[in-house]
Amino acid sequence: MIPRFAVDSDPAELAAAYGRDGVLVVEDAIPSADCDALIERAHAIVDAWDPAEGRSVFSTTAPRHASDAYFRESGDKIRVFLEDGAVDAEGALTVDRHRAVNKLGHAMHDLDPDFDRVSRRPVLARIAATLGIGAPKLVQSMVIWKPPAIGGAVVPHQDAAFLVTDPPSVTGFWLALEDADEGNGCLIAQPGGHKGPLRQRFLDRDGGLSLETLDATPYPADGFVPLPARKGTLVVLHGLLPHGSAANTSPRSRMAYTLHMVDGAAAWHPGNWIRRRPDDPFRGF
Ligand SMILES: O=C(O)CCC(=O)C(=O)O
Repeated sequence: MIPRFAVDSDPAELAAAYGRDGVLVVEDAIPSADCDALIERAHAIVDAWDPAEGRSVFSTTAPRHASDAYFRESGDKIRVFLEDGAVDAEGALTVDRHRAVNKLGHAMHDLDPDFDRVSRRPVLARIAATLGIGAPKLVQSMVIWKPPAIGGAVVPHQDAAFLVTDPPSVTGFWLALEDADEGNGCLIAQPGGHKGPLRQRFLDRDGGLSLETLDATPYPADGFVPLPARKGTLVVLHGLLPHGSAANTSPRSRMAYTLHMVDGAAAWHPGNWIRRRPDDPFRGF
């Protein structure tokens, strides 16, 4: 059972649990009003989205996005990615757009004032410092939509495979914008799994993004536990921690906001898929 903490829990206990499990659950980390504000902004972004400007399906079970410019050029933008089950063979939406979204990404924290404000809440900076994340740079943010009935599964993965630094240093701050449980596809993770090897790296090689296998050690099939989280809960995920989520087959949505940071002292791999212009560098909290 993964323990649950509060923002005012003893910092030494937070750090010890995170070091042991590679995951930390902090309840009521952000106010409910923040969750509501981000959900409202996310819907407004989807309302304003013009599918003619670009569209892309994002799926971790049938990945095609790596070869798609709309995805590859989204590291410093806010773009809309669709669920596999929400488009027909021609790419047209088969359901209402608000039920078709897989995620928004990937620079919400820098480009949208509401996401910027919540991402840079002092409580999040304080927890990062407690966990020993040195000079954090916020490099990626996403709204994971998980719409009712068609929200796809996220296959088990390590975030350090997708945001590559030397040494590996990425940490994920995942915030429940709505209640998440086993019925609507909450996170699953392998406690202690961050002590295992980095399995893969997703990098630009010869002009194309691809996943390279570094270590073929499989994830233990029975090693994953569900991480239900009430609205406002923060789940901190170590970059080497295997985690994912099941599909949402319920009639309830399960929106989450996830923010990834790297340690400013670690070297950012030039082949990372996320690119920033020199006049738009990564910033901290
Ligand atoms: O929200 C989810 O279902 C998965 C999120 C995730 O894998 C991440 O934030 O790294």
